[in-house]
Amino acid sequence: MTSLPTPGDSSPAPAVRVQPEVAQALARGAPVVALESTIISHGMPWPRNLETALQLEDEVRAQGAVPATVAVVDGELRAGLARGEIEALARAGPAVAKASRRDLPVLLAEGASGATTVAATMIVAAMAGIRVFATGGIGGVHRGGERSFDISADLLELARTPVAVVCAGVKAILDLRLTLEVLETHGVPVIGYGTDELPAFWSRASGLKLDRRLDTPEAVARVLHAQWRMGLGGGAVVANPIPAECEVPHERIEAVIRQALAEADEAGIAGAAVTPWLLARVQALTGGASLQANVALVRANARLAAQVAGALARLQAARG
Ligand code: PSU
Ligand code: MN
Repeated sequence: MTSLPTPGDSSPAPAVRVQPEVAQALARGAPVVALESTIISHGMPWPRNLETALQLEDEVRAQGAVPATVAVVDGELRAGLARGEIEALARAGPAVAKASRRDLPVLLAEGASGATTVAATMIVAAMAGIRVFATGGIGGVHRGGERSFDISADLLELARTPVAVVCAGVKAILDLRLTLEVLETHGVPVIGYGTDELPAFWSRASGLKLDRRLDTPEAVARVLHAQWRMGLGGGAVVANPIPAECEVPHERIEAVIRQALAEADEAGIAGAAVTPWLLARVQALTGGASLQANVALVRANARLAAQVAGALARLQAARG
C-alpha cells in the first residue's frame, strides 16, 4: 500500500490532514468524493479554474456526498481544502508545483505546496480512506510512447492504489490504444459508463471497444465492491462520455493537437512539463470551445462520482 514503515524510524509517519467535515462523513460511512488540484492550477486559466473547482464541490454536494479537494499545502498532505486554499492554488496557476507520486516526498521534506495529479490524488485519497475520485481526463501513454517511454504515472497508480477514477476517458494528445493496453497489462478494470467505447475526452467515442459497459451507479459500485472485497486492490477507471451537446468535432481537435505536438517537439518540451504544455496549447488554439467542454465534462464526472460513492456507501453498509 502507500505507507510502508521505514526500518529504524520510530517517529510517526506523515499522515493526511483530513478536513473535519470529510472525516465525519468517512466515520459514519457517508459518501465522499476526492477532487484533484492539478486541473485547477495547470488545467484551466484563472478565474475559470476557481469557478470550476467550486462548482465541482457543489455538484458533489448536490448528490448528497461530501467533496474533498486534495493538494499538498506547506508540506502537508490534505484531503479537503478551505475555499481560501482552493483560491490560492487557482491564483498561483502553473507557478505551483505539479505533484505526482515521485514529487510528494520532496514537497513534504521541504514544507512546500503542490497541486496533485491523478496519481498523487489517488495516493492521498487512499490514505484518507476515500474510494471515489472525479477528474476530467487521466494521464496515459503519449503518442510515440513506444519510443519515448512517456507513460503517465497515473496508469501505474491505477494498478496499485484502491481508488476509482471517474473521468471522460483520455485526451487525444495521448495514444488511446497504447493507454488501454497498459491498463490491461496492469489489470485495471476500465468501465464504459453507458458506452461500449473508450471516450476521448472531447468526443464521446474513440472507436476503441471496451470490454465492460455499465449503465447505473449501482452497477459500477458492485464491481468496485467486488474488486476490493476479494482483496484484488488497485484502482479502476470509470469512463463517462462528455455530454453530447458539449462535444467538440474530432477533426477540429485533431488538427490542433498535431500543431501542438509539433510545437512541443520544436520547443524541446520534456518530462512532467509535456502534459500541461500540450493542454494549455490546445486550449489556446481552440479558444473558449474546448474550455467550455472541459468544464461541462468535469461537472458531469463529479455528479457521477458522487452517485457511485453513494451506491458504494450503501453496499458497504449492507454487506460490510
Ligand atoms: N489530462 C487532462 N487534464 C489534466 C491532466 C491530464 O485532460 O488536467 C493532468 C492530470 O492532473 C493528470 C496529469 O494526472 O495531467 C498527468 O500528467 P503526466 O502526463 O505528466 O503524468
Ligand atoms: Mn510524462
